[in-house]
Amino acid sequence: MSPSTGTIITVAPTGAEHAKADVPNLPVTLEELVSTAQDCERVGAAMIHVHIRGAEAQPTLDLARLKDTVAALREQTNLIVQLSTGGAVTDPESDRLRVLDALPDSASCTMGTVNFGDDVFHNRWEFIVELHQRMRERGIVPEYEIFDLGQLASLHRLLDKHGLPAGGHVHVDLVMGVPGGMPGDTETLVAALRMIPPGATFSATGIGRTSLPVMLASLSAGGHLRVGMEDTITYARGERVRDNAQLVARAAGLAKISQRPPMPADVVREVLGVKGEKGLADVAV
Ligand code: KMH
Ligand code: ZN
Repeated sequence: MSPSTGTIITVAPTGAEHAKADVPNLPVTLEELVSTAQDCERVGAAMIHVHIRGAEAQPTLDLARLKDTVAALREQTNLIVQLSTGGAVTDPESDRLRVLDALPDSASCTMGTVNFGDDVFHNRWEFIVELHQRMRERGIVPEYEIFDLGQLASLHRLLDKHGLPAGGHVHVDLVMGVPGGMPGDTETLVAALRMIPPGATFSATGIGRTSLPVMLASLSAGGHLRVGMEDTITYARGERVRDNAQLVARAAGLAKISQRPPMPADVVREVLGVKGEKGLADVAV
């Protein structure tokens, strides 16, 4: 199954923005995260994009917790484990860089600063380069997160100046519909495609009510999908999401209808150049 005949489905189950008090079904403990991951894997997810929570369900980048999370997800699922280096908008760069010491299979790498609702999500050029280089050293496969079109120009600049990432393959995730970033609509997705590096794969996710239009646009353009409660907590107008597996199941159904069924995790590992745990065992941090 090649990327053109199958769909990579990534689930982003938690994020750093929703409060557990407002969204009681948000997975925040390790047990909840693993159970969500297993449910999502069963219905078609191949990769999980992970933000963890700590005391009182607040976002944290605590290294020991991150290592435990990677170990538990590897032990209890076959999903590709991607840690967020984006964290929360308040997280310092040093903590975000330290995430890589948990040696996940993959990690996110946002390609520029963007207004993020009422906040600012800071991603300086030197910080991006540092993330890219440390991931190369550790054999961690990046997913380049794109919140606005200019960030694709920055991705070209990064690859031109600093070379291909670990695994040798470029995978991009278009995060659309963030207030302050690019809109979540078909026209913008098509505009982004012109700037995706040759040979790269891309997925897309639409925040909030842009979830469905972005999903359909991405499938029709040969792209892959990210879904999950990090990005939307509304399933349909006036209807809250039941759980992450509900979102993955809908994505998997649409992928099947599109004749590009969900790709199993081991196939996705090959596509993205993820070596897995054994490939990382010798890497000293
Ligand atoms: N939580 C956002 C500030 C990522 O995970 O890399 C950043 C984010 C992107 O979610
Ligand atoms: Zn994230």
